[in-house]
Amino acid sequence: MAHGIPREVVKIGQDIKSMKIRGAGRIARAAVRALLITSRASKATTTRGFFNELNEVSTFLLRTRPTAVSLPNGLRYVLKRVSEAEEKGLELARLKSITIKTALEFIKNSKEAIRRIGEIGAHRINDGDVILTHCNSDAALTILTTAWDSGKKFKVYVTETRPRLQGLISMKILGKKGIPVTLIIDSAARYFMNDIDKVIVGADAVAANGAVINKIGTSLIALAAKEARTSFFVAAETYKFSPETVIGALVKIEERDSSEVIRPSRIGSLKSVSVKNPSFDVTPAEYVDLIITEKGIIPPEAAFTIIQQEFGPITKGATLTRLSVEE
Ligand code: RUB
Repeated sequence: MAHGIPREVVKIGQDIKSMKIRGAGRIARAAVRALLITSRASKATTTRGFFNELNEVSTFLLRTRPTAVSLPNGLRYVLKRVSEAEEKGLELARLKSITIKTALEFIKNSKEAIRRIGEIGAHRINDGDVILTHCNSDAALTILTTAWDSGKKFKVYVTETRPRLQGLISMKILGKKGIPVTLIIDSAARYFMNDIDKVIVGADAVAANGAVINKIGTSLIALAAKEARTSFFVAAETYKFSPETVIGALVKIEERDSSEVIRPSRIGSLKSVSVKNPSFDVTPAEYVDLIITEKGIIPPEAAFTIIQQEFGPITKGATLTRLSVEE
């Protein structure tokens, strides 16, 4: 283990940071897999040593990308259960196997959640619909592919999603299924909004007040949708809901390197020019018609209830058990 962190885990962290692994659900599953790998590779001979390893890996992963709440929630899912097992006095070997078992359980549940969201969301799609999606969300696209597989016929507008062009991934996934897709530039969203029946996007985080944090540009699309009376749906697994927002914490918006927006050579020596590259934005609850979760469809106002159901009563110390890093 380099610096106590297995090489495979270092690679996962690097891949999340560089966006080779991207999208909130995939990020969460990769982070949880990192805990599984850590447990399998563990050389710890004491419980304390084992928790130190898990904490070191968690701290490392929490520093990769700050916005996807699914990442800390995924880690928390595993660490909470291992901590509870330790409190019951279970021996080290059992703690290691519980880490592996709960990590596999999270990964399986997460994939099943996306499948369920696909099923539930597909019922909201009607024959002849024109749908717009932004960026690339597994949860949102699964709704579309499930509806298509069930025989519904509709068209999809996909925004290219500057600067990283994740819209092209969505275009390919839908195009390969034979779904009619029209690719548009992000700033054309309002131009086409009157033709669109439904917007469906994913989420990196859902706050207790129902605000949705998703790829930059989502809130502008929501604004245009509201103006045109177009429905705005969000597809989000319950592990994307942020317990910390209940106690007033804000979801951190990742600011990425300016070179994603423009090559520095194009700015050259112009000293008064700067570039900003926020990766996500916040869509207030009043712009969201409904959130499609694996537990069912909720209005955004019910986000707090989901958080209470999934994470229990929130007190600052309790939610961050064994997750000591605060960004
Ligand atoms: C991806 C993005 C996606 C959400 C949900 O941003 O904003 O809409 O993460 O995706 P990035 P999923 O490309 O910067 O990671 O439904 O796949 O979890």
